[in-house]
Amino acid sequence: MQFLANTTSPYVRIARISMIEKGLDIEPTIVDPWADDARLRAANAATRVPTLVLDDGTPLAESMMIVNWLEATRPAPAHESLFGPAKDMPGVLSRSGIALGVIDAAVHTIIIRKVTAPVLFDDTPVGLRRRRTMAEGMARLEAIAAVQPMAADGIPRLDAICAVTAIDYLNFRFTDAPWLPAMPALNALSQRLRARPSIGKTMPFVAA
Ligand SMILES: N[C@@H](CCC(=O)N[C@@H](CS)C(=O)NCC(=O)O)C(=O)O
Repeated sequence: MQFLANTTSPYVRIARISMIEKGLDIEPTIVDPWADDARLRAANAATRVPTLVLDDGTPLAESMMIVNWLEATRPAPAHESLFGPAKDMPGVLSRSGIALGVIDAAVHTIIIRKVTAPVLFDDTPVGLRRRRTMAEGMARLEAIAAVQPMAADGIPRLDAICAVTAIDYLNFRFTDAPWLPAMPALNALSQRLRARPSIGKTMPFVAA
């Protein structure tokens, strides 16, 4: 298998954490999606990371497709479910959806900045809408996390994976942004889960 990835993408991180949690810890093949890497272009019509090329050559694009493939091919009880027990699944998916909305807004802001510079996209009506999504999404997740800790048993399901990926990405790309809410419960969740290899070794960084 080949996991086409970069070191900053939150979508890559969600897929990679999920893979490691399912016992599939393959070394990522680092590519630059913006440089139209030929391997990525061949495997993914959208030329985006993450893309997982299976042993039989089938390419899987989209982080959530990879999550679904993992869940189907490495099911519980042999492997912990990324969705948790069926009774917990609606809540897990609901929280995951909030975090993914934040991640989409954050990535969109970072990408559109490249296009509009030197005019800052962030202050445009659409930019402010994306900022509101980030602030509102994290406020809602924080309110939930404060009363109902995610991964209370130490095992990250998709909601904790997405929430930790979101807060770590915001801390990485929007460091100390004054418009973000206080997020003590989510920061504590990120710190607590960092001892887990899937979370600890996938922190975002800018490659040299
Ligand atoms: N919905 C996709 C989003 C993937 C995505 O947007 N990846 C970015 C990196 S954060 C990328 O490769 N962008 C290159 C491009 O948009 O051309 C997923 O969940 O995997």
